[in-house]
Amino acid sequence: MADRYTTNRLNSGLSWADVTPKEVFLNRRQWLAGSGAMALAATLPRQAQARIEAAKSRYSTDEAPNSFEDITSYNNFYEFGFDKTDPATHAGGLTISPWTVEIDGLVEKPGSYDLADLVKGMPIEERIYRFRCVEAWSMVIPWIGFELAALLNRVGVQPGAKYVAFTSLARAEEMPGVARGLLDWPYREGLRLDEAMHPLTILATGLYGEEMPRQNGAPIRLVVPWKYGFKSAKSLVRITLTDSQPPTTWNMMQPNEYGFYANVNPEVSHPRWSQASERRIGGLFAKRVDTIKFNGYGDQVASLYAGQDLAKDY
Ligand SMILES: Nc1nc2c(c(=O)[nH]1)N[C@H]1C(S)=C(S)[C@@H](COP(=O)(O)O)O[C@H]1N2
Ligand SMILES: [Mo]
Repeated sequence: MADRYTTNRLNSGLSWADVTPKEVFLNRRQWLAGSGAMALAATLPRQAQARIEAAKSRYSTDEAPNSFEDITSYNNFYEFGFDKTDPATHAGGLTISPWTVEIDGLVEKPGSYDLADLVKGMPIEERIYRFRCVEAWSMVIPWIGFELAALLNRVGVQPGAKYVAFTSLARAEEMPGVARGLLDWPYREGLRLDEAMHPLTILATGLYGEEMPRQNGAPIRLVVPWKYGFKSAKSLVRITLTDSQPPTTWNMMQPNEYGFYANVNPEVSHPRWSQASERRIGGLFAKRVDTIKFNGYGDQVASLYAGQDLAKDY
């Protein structure tokens, strides 16, 4: 089954087989047929190669994923610059091994975890999610990862914890946007504990069955599919359980434009543009589509916000 396109190693020397039960593997062709993406594959040679994939998840959309090319060439990762092409151009030299993630705050087992130890035993699967940037463009991305809840349960959340704070790497020597001080680094994000524990919230370690490309937030990043893309912090180095709402990068910079919640919501316009529709990236499939509340994940997540006014808690 393996060929030269096959990724069989995780970032820290663990093979997929070490962390994923055999039965969750499927031949890529079966996966493509199953996800209705055969036609797309025929037009995109890179995706058509038989690579090993994790099984479909019931949380995945059956919408056709964007091409690997789209997903890895049109990025927001300001540590490497403001332009959409900056991350692909400048992230190639980022050192991602060794990599440690500090887990601290209100947890039972705080520590500095080597990535391999952190990922070991986590139930890795593929999650094909819609991804909606606050700038009103979107993609469909086949992530590989595991539920953040699995990790939080393993390290043990203390009773007083109410929020989870995420910190991205800020390494000036390898990140030109950090060196130039484009933002107040490090990039910080946060979730309420119930949002962090929701099964849709994942830590992604790859996409399209490959290790995470650097421009997409290697070696490990957050993905929260019902929120605007800026919540999904990349290249995480620290996860902190707190009892109060943590400061977050975009909210600190422009609080009237970017809220802490940042749930995708077509009814609440950004002060400078409408959020009613979005541009679905993709040469062959470029189109304008209506934005759906909670990015289409309302059935699963709307109950988290019962009693909250989402126009106020934007
Ligand atoms: N550390 C860090 N994380 C980040 C960003 C960033 O600039 N730095 N940009 C965010 C924004 S605005 C978006 S839309 C997504 C883009 O993810 P992608 O490039 O993998 O599509 O990453 C988010 N995570
Ligand atoms: Mo974004």
